[in-house]
Amino acid sequence: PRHQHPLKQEWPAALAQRYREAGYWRGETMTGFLRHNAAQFAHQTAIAGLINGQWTRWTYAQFWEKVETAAAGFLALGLQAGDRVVVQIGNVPQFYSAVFGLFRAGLIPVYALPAHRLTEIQHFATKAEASAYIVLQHYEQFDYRTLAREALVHCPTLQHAIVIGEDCQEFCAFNDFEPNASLLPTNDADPQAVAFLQISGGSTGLSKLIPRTHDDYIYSFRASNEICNITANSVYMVALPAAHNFPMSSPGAFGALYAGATVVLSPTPSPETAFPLIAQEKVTAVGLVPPLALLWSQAAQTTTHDLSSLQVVQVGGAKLTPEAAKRVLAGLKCQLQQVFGMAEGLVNYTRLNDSEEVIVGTQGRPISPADEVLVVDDHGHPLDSGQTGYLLTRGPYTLRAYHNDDAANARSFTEDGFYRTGDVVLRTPEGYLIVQGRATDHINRAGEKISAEEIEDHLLAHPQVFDATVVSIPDEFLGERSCAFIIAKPNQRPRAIELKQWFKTRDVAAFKIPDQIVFVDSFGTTAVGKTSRKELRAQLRQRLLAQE
Ligand code: J2J
Repeated sequence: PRHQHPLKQEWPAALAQRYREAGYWRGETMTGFLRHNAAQFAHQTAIAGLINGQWTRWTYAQFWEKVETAAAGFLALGLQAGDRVVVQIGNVPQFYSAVFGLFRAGLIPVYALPAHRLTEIQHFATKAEASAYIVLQHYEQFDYRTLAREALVHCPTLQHAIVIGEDCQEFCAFNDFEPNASLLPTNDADPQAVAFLQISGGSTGLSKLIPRTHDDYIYSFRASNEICNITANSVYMVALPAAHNFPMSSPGAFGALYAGATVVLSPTPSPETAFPLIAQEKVTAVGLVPPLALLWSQAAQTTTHDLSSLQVVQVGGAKLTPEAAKRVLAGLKCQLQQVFGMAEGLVNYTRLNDSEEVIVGTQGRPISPADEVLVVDDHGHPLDSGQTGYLLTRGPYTLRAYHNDDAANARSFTEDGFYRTGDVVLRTPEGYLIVQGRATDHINRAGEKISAEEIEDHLLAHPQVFDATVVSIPDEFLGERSCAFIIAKPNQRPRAIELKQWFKTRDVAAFKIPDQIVFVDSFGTTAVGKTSRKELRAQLRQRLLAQE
């Protein structure tokens, strides 16, 4: 076999039948709906964004043509149906022609973020047994050809690196792909099959891979369209990284493409970039993380750009406090919608017609009547509404297993197939969730999830570090920042800046570099070994906060 670990995402037969009978799973596919829209909305704008510094618009018909060309190009390289392809493309239209091109060819995208570097790419490629890697030549001043070169050396399964750009050097040139209908499969994928691998926030150790099926993912964004009022007249802006689950599917660009709406790509999420585009393209909806939402609402006070087309600003990825929510509401003068979602599945929304109290004070309720939500105590016993506990969930678009990761699967699911989200929530009697905290030790840095353990491992690899503990610290701007407590080896005094620079040599995403480094002689009075890492992290966090 080409792959040791087959792609799988299966629900028990009785549940699957129920989801089909209820009309959640309709047997649609990613290519099926786009082909349909290419005919129905042929001359409407599907995607607008920057290509080589030029503002570019693709109609649905043009977009579909590019998808077919991309698909033929991938297959002409010798890639075969079911092969996995790591995709690392920033917010440009080709993100979607590449990804839908892969769908059309029967290939499986694995979504990396532009911030990822060799360490992460190698991990994704290895776990997924990827055959190819596709990058944008340059994005945010970084040359991805360098990364492609290293990846080909370090990832044994990779056979091809494909570059989108003008100067592809020794790599395959995406722009030279040629249409060839005879190479394309005649049938669409099995709707129950895995369409792609999304990446997890990585709460323990490295990111895990999440297999999402056509049926389950399409249901999540089709239903989201309804909740968020996305129609063919909508203009949805992708301001966060296009590969992230939120701007992809809640309802995101995929929801917008499903509805026949227009997707507008903002190259960066800053108000300076996004506001003129909102005015120019008459953007109606956008998804932001809390720190950005606050920045936007502030910038909106003095902007000369016309933001009046904006109907809904969605905020999610990290907790939006009621105070912050009120500021966003007052500053942006449009609807606010809280979104509490996860790449693993479950997505909650405040509804557009909810009272201000609910919109400001909760993180919404699940998309689907079939989303089963349990709030449990330390022993796994279900709690009544109004009590705070761990959130477990299963449903028609929540994963049942990670890809190729037995250890993670053993700890992430209950016997009944409920996914342990790691979030600590309170459920109101009306079924709305209020996020109170979390059980897992990660840092939610402005929506970017960073595993404390992963960062500790990088620090421990430093020759002068004896021990390291990484914790999250509340931060006014980021929501949370990362702080590394370091015990140096005897007679060693690494400087903070050296430890930060150390991460460059580790080839990891820059957002994982600790924001703060504190040198300590010991981790406290409680002997390490008797204390769990979790308690230790809590103690160190308290120590720092008490000093401030
Ligand atoms: C508090 N914590 C939140 C919120 C996510 C839509 C929106 C977000 C994501 C996402 C997503 C939160 N308040 N409003 O995939 O489709 C934290 C929780 C959650 C984790 C998931 C989507 N919204 N979170 O953020 O996979 O801890 O997905 O379990 O990146 O983010 O992170 P991620």
